[in-house]
Amino acid sequence: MKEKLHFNSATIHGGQNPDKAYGAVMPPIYQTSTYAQSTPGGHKGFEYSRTHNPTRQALERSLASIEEGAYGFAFGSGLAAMDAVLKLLKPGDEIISTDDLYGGSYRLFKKIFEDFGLKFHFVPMHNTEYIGSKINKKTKLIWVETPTNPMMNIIDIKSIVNLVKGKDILVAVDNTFASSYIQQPLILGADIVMHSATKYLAGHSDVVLGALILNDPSLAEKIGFIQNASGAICGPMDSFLTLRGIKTLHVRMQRHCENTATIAHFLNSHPKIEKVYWPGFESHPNHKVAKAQMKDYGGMLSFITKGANYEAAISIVERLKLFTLAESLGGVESLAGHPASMTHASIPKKVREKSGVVDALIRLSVGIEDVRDLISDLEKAIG
Ligand code: P1T
Repeated sequence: MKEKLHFNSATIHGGQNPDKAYGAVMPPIYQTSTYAQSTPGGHKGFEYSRTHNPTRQALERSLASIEEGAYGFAFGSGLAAMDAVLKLLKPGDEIISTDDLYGGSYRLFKKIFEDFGLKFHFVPMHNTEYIGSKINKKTKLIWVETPTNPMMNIIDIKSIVNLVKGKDILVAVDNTFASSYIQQPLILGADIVMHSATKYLAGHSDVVLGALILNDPSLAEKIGFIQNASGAICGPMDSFLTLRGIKTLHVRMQRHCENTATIAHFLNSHPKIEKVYWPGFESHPNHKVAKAQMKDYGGMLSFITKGANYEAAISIVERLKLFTLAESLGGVESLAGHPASMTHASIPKKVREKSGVVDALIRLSVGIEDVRDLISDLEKAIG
């Protein structure tokens, strides 16, 4: 048996072996749809690339390794990975999720799966007591996103796992904002970890890809079946890029966290700032949970300037030069977003405002540039 690797080695070596054909250290990009057979069924473990592809398999093994799970599955996007989890369910089943989550996840729940007979409850999940009141015999899945996008609420994974212990309810955690470097939900008892690997795992804003990691063999069989039967897989090139990104995850995340902490404190002491949402502050309502379940506080924060409205927020994001105004997050370069009109526009205004996603809110994905340049950019834009 291979020795268990520490995280900073698992990112580079986890599940990886030199390629069998020529010893290539990086897995080749097996850009093929199919594989030669000597006789029907006489193949070398690969038949058709929707089912298996060596480059995707190398990535899936790496994903499993960095989350300390037994099985990894890679998909064409984060939402495709979520879609596969929801296909485990049947009409009439109920799902509890947080009232503050990525707009596209909310849209997938409400606009696609509600029409197939699934029922969703959205509660402020950082307060575990709200979850208990929604659990009944039909509850089959608790969908956690922590930290939440974009309000940076922290949800207590362990306490949710304890809440459903002994019940036939899966706990799935969207680990996109934290990344596996900061938080490993399977170790905390979750059943499924999901990533938009588009973000920190790939890390260079050049790929759209999703991932699921889990431990239970019968659940793995079902997800593997859905992955092949529905076919929302990622291609070999994107698998390669994500695998390459994962190799530097731990180094990038350290700088993301350092820069974000510096910027959070800078904004918090700026006279024109009303509020900064960042779980590293002791005053953050879920700081204790964050400290317990996360290794660091991540590369994301949101803020509001004093007296700001829609126009004021837009004019700040337009004035930023080094922070690029764009959707997405988790790349080496800093990005700024206006959730109300961008990432969370698919959530009705009333619903999003209830969870704090107001027109004045600005979200930052802090990159790994020199933090002095990032602060200078923010100083000029805020004025
Ligand atoms: O974009 P895709 O790879 O399909 O992942 C969707 C997704 C799922 N979960 C979370 C927490 C996410 O943040 C996302 C994608 N989010 C953005 C594009 C964004 O800018 O917030």
